[in-house]
Amino acid sequence: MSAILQPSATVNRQQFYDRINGGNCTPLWEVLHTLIPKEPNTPCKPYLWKWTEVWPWIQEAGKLITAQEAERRVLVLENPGLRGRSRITHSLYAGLQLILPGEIAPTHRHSQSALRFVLYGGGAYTAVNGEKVTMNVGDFVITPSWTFHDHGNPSNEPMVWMDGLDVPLVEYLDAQFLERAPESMQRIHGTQGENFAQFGNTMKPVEYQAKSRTSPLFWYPYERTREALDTLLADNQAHPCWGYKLQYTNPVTGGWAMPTMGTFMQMLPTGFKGAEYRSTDSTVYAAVEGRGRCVIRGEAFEFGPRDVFVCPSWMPYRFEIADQAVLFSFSDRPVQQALDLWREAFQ
Ligand code: GTQ
Repeated sequence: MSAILQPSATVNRQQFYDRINGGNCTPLWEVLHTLIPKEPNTPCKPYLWKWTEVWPWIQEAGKLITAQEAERRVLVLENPGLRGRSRITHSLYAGLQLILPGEIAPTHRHSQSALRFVLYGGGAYTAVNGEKVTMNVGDFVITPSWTFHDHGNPSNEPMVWMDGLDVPLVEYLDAQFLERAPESMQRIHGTQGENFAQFGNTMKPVEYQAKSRTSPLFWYPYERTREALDTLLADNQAHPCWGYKLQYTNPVTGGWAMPTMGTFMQMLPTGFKGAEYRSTDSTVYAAVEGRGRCVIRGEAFEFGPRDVFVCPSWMPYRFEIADQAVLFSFSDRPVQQALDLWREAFQ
């Protein structure tokens, strides 16, 4: 028997494929190694969105459409490897939302979970389930799945935050629902700061009963996060890959703050030259402070405040820091861990 494929065999196979194709069948052996590759083979590409480039576009969008008309006035950050699919990684959505002074974004709720990470401005609010929080740069805010939310900006400056949503994951599972509230603004109950008073002080109300997997605390102010990282920087050894890195937690369970998206904040000291790291969760970074570069699979991405960049699944990356940097990040790590899929590798 010859190991070389006979032309007649190729033709016979093709004829066979064509025949079964009509009955919606296809041979596995033609696609097996693409389906089950040796290691992640993501279409997601490394990329960096420079604030200085996108900020004029965001302002232009502000002149073209109101927040009310748009429902949400957002520029979607589309991964260059996933254009037209409204996503920043294979599993996650990110966008930059603008809300101008005096504007409101009407109340709705959806099965997708959302996170907000404030990049610019101060004094706009988001209301979640009738509770209002005023947001400032560096704050991380949660909109849990199926909770009514609306946004407003009573301040006198524009505000921009990064939205992170699990839209592609929920789409993959065909579990999308959306409902618009009859009133564009929610009636606010309680006093501002109530949620933080209840859950933001390593305590909880005695009568509290968890109703979902999402953290009952939905506002994580930058002031607290920054103070924690500052303290760690003073007398701890930086991790060779990630410096000083904390993950946001649900204060009641100690688990992830959100079931589908893991959120982190890290500090990288001036002069830090990190070791290579990779993990299976494609990660979206947003710089809050400082300057540096992230070298992803040999390609350098220079970042400064408010820049957003993506490190795709399993591609090695490392940090070189020029000015002490603070980086927020999020990924689908909680999902991968829940399914026993998550891996990481570093020296
Ligand atoms: O603020 O509720 O970027 O529903 C995309 C969809 C933001 C929001 C987005 C949304 C929202």
